[in-house]
Amino acid sequence: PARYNFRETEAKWQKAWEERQTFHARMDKARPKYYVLEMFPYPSGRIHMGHVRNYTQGDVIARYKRARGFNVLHPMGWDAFGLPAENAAMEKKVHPKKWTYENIAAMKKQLKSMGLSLDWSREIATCDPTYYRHQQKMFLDFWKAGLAYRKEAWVNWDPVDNTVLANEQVIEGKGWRTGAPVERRKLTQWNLKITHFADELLERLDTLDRWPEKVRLMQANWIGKSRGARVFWQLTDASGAAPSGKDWGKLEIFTTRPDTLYGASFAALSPEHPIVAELAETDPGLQHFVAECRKTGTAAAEVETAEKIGYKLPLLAKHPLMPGKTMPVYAANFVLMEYGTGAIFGCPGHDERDHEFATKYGLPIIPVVMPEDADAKSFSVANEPFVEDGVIINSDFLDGLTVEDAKIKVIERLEEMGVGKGTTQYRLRDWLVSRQRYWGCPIPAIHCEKCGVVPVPEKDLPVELPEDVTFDRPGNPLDRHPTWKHVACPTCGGAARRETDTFDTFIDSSWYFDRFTSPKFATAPFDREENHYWMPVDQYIGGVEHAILHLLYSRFWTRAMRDVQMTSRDEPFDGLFTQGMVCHETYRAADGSWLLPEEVERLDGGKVVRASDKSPVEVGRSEKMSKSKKNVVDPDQIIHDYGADTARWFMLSDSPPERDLEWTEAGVTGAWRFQQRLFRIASEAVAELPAAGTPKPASFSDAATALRRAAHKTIAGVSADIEAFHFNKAVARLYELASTIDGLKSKDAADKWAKREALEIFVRLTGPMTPHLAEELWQALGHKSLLADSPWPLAEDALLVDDTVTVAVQLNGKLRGTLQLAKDAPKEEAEKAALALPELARGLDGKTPKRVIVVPNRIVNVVA
Ligand code: ANZ
Ligand code: ZN
Repeated sequence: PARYNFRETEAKWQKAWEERQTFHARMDKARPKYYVLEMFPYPSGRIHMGHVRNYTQGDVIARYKRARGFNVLHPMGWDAFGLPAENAAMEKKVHPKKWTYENIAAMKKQLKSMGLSLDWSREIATCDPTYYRHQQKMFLDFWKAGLAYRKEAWVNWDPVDNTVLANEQVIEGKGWRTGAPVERRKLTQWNLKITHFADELLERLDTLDRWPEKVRLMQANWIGKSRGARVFWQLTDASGAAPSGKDWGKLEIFTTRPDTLYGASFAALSPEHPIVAELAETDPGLQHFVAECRKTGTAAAEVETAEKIGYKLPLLAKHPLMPGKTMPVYAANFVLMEYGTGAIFGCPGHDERDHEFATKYGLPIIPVVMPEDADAKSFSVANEPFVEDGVIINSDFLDGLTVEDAKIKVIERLEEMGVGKGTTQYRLRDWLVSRQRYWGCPIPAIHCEKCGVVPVPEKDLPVELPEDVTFDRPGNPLDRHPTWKHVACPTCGGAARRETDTFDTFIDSSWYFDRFTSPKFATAPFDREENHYWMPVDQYIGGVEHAILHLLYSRFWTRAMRDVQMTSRDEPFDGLFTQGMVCHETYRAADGSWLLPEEVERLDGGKVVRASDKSPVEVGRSEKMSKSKKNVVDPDQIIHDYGADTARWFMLSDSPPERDLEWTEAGVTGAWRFQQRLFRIASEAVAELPAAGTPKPASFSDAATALRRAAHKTIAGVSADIEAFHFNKAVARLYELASTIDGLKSKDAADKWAKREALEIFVRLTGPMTPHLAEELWQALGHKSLLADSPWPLAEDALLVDDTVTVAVQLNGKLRGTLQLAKDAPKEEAEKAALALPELARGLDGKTPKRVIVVPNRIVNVVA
């Protein structure tokens, strides 16, 4: 039999789709739209299996929706700014722009070989001035609206890359790229006011019912809304009773656990707190302590893990609810200036950090909450804090209350006494967007000695990156460019200086989905009408690693655009799906070095050896494919050896798409064999099947009916599976149908008709998954139009009835014929159907039946 030549066939259909512009999307208000988007890639140079999985899933949805009659938008572009391009410039001496565009070209070629139903006419790259010009304009609008501002703040500083890092880019106290310990620096930086929408971003999560629950939860935790209180503590000098000279006033602390106030045993200030700064002026020891604290970054996780250290200040704090009770005051490294009020009270009995601190400095540890069933006399928190819910003890008027009730009551009391106030607090911080980097979107601002910070006038946009920059030294090439930053002040005309920081690249990806709706529109970020038609994204697909930042920033940007009247929309993504990772087992040679999957060989007994010298190899568990462990498989190689359809089919078949997928050679060859088998089944069948469009026969054999039933049930099943992202289940159904089709071997004309029908259904259902082979078989079945332009098959309801039974029809105990009835059909229905049977009518020969006996699901006996 003919072998399926996937290489020729895949190229042929890719060309056909491209020439006919099959996947070009055009606004058509008469048709319902469907916008499918996969998170666009960073042009690192090559696509990896994670991309293949992501885009295959998106492509199944896009092609399926298209077949179902939707006007589908399925675009692709490049998240093209970012650090790796600058690193390449430093290491390989190639310009970031050149490096980026060469990578884009290479990856585009790879993506095209996958046969994705993409509208390439909408391709965008975020490093293109025609893209970032609009971003600069939006930023100016946000600035005007008060949503962008400059603020001096303590930030993470990478002393090697000479740049600010986001908290997320600091890993265990070190810069994520350089590994250098980060420092704290006070810098004036641009921020976007995401906190302005904190409540709305949180509330609306509830309505995103086509988002994974876990992503919504992660966002809610990130926003971190909590009820708390600000409490004022009178400060005195260390002598307490007789303050010497200076009135220190009241210390304002922030707490989310005012219910534990009676367990307080110290107060602590951030090293950056103004009171600490004042005391440090005359205390070299404190100065030294503050400098030490600056050596760790500002990320919460890092502060959490660092050793807790404190410096005792010459002050006392008076407890607001316990007259006469005072406590020591420390400067402590785990208190952040950027959170709450930069000051806390420590309750070692019920907080991990405070417990560690109190143990270290010998401070009292008093239990004020205990488990409901504990004994107050023996309950102790000396060895570890009790951080769970419980009942209040040792707390005067709060005793016996639950934590929740105690919070309400104590806040009431604090407010009555004028020593505190209930507050709502968010963990969410404003988005710091300045980066001291070259390969990013320039921030359109100008600094003038006389006029301050002035926006770049709109007519001067875009502020383009200069190309003649050097990467021979660390630091920001824009800042040391000889001429670029020197400009005239737009307001007074005097000598001024451009902002040399560029935007965080997360801004670039916060609105690209809007740009796709009208990617060439010159006068605004998008054409309102197009945008209104296509947005929101109906199905967004990507990695769960973007569950917080990218998705939250995009939700913010959409709201900021709404507030400057660019759109009326709140949310950008109606449906979200987060796919699992692609994993592979790892291989280690005897010398400890990692080996690529292609460098090892599996012997007949299952033993794994190094291919080159047959030395033993240690096989490790399956892990996310990564360059460092070399457990990667190159998509190019797979597509070359087996074809895109095989790669796609395997990706879809192996596991539920939200779960991790284990890439195996056996899985791929299995998928490949199935493609070959299908081709054989179809080619053999086509020769003997009735022509396309042959009228439906009046009746079918049992075997034909069974096949028809299987085919139509597969339509219903696969459709539901695709809608629910159960691609692996859909694939399993298709495997089964293929066997059923192959199993019907008959010369009967009606049987052949049923076989053609089933084969056509099969081919149409595989269209979204293995589009090249499906297109090829569609043509072989005699169709002139493209499968990609053909509608989804419709299931006949009658063939979907699941449980039917064969019922014997007897006349006076003698078999006359059989009936197909729905299982457990009512007796009257069985009787009626039996009497209508021609064979019975013939047997009755005009006589009227005396009695009809129905044995449900088995027999109808007519007595005459
Ligand atoms: C007293 C207390 C008792 C606290 C207790 C916790 C447990 P979340 O919930 O994460 O928002 N805190 C307040 N401001 C801080 C700052 N600037 N730097 C470091 N820690 C700070 O955390 C709020 C809690 O973290 C607050 O509640 C405060 O400690 C501490 F059993 O107050 B708590
Ligand atoms: Zn000026």
